[in-house]
Amino acid sequence: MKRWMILAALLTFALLLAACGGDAGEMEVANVWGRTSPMAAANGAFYMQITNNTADDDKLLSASAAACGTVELHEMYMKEGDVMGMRPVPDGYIALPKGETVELKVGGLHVMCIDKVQEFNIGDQIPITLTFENAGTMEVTAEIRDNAEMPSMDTDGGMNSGG
Ligand SMILES: [Cu+2]
Repeated sequence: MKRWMILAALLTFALLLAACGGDAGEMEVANVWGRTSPMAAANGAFYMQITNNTADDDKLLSASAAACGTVELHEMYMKEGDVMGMRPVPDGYIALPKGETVELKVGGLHVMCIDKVQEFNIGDQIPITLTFENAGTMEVTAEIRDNAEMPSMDTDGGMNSGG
C-alpha cells in the first residue's frame, strides 16, 4: 500500500536531481559573426558555434534579428550539376545533441538574414535572438567581418569593370 509513497519519493528525488543539474552546464554560443554585405544585397548570413553543455539534447528552433526582415535556419546542399544551393533546414530546426558542438559555417548550416534593413559593415555588432526548444531564448551578437575570411572559392573575376 506504500508503493505510491516510494514512487513519490523517487519522483521527488529525480526532480531535485534535474533541478540541480548535476555537473551539466549551459548552452554556449561562440564566435558569432556575419559577412559584410552592401545594402544592395538583400540577404546576409550569420555563422556561429553552438555547444550544448546541458544534460539534454536540444534544438535550435528559430532566430530573429531587428536587422533582418525575416530570419531562417538554412543549410547548403548540392543541387544538380555540382551547383551549391541553400534551403531552410528540412526538419525546421537544427539538432543540438548534448555534449556536442554544432558549427554553423560558410558552406554549411547558417542563420539566413532575409530582407536586410541595414548595411553590414566591418565591425558592426548585430544582435540576434536564438530560440532553443529546452534552453529558451538567448541573445547573442554577431560581429561583421571581412569577406576575406571566406574560404577560397573559384572565381572568374566576374566583377570586371571593363577598361
Ligand atoms: Cu541561406
